Amino acid sequence: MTTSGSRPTADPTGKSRDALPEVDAVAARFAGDVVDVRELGRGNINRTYLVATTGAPFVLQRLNQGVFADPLAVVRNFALVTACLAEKADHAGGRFRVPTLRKTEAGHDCWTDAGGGVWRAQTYIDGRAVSRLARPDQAAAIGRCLGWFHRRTADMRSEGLEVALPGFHVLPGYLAEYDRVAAGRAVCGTALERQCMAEVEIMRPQAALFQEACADGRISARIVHGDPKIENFLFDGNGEVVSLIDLDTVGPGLLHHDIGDCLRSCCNRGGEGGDAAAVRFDLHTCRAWFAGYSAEMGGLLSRHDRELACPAIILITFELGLRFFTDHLRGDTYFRVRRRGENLERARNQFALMHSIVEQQKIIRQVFLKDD
Ligand code: GN1
Ligand code: MG
Repeated sequence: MTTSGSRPTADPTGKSRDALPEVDAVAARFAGDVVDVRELGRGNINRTYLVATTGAPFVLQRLNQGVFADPLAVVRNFALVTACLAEKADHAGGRFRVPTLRKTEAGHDCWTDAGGGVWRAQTYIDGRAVSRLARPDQAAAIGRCLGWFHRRTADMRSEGLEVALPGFHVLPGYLAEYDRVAAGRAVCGTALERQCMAEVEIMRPQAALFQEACADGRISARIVHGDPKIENFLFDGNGEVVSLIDLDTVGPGLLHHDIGDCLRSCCNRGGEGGDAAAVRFDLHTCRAWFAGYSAEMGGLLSRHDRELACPAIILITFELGLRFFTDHLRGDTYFRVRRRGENLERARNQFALMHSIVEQQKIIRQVFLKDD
C-alpha cells in the first residue's frame, strides 16, 4: 500500500498526530486491497480522501465532530436518502448517479477510531467538480439536477430523516451567535472588519423572513440537500451533470435555502474565495439555472415559493457572509482556512455578492414569476 505525496494524517491542523490513526490504516478497515490514498477535494468542513483499491475506488471521510455533534445521524441520513434516490434513479433510467454507503470489512456502516472519530466511506463517482461556470448551459444542467433531487425526495417526506445539524440555515440563530462573539471583542478592529460589521446591520431587520413565512403557513419544510453549492455537482466531459454529492446536510428544511444557496454559488462570477472586484451575480446564469430547475420541479413550486425565491438568494448570501465573518471573529474554528484572514475575505465576497443581487432584485424576481 502506498500513499500519494506526503503521508496523509487524519487531523487537518496537523496537531495531535500521535493521537490519530494514519488514513491508510483507516482505509484498510473498509477494504483489504487498498493500493493508494490521496486527499480529495477542498471541502470547508470534512477532510476527504480518495482510496484506490485493486477493484473500485471509494471515498473515505472523517466526519468533523466540531460541526456534526452526532455524526452517526449523518451516516443514517446518508443511508436513507441514497437508498431512496438509487431506487428511483434506476426507475428513471439512471440519469443521475448517486453515491452509496460502503460498509467496513466487518459489515458496519462506519468505523470509530480510538479517539472517538467517526469514519465513513462511499462509492466514488467519476466526474469533474468546478468552482466557476464557463457557460449558462452548465447552469441549466445543475438546475435540472437539483430539481430532480427535490422532486425525487418530495414524496419521501421526512420519514426517518434526522436533523443532523440543529440550527443550520436558521438566520436569527446565526445573528444571535454573531452578537455573542462580537460582544466579546474590542470595538475597533481592522477597516475590513468594521465594514463587515456594517454589512451585518443592513440585513438584520429582514433576518426572520423565512421563519415568519413558515409560521404563517406560506411555505413549509420539505427534504433538502442543504449544501448544493457549485462544487457539489459533478460534470462529465460533455458538460452534463452526472451527480450531486456531499449529502451530509440532507434532511428536513426549506427548498428556498437550497435554491438560494445553489444560485448564490453558481451565479457568482468571482467565486467564493477570489478577488472581490470580480464578484457579480450573473443574470444569464440565473435564467438558465431556473429553466433547468423548472423543467424538473416547476409544477411543484407554489406562487409563494416563487415569490420568495429572490429574497432567498439575498438572505442565504447574507447568511454565509455572516457565518464566515463570525468564524473569523471567533478565531476560525468552523470553516477550514489555509491562513488567517481567509474567512474575513470570504465574508467580504459574500457581502459584495449580496449587494449585486439586491441591485438586480427587480429583474431577478421576474425570472421566477415570468409565467404568471
Ligand atoms: C460548507 O464543507 P462544504 O464546503 O461542503 C458549509 C456550507 C457552506 C459552504 C461554503 C455543514 O460546506 O453551509 O455554504 O461551506 N457546510 C456546513 O463553501 O456548514
Ligand atoms: Mg457540505
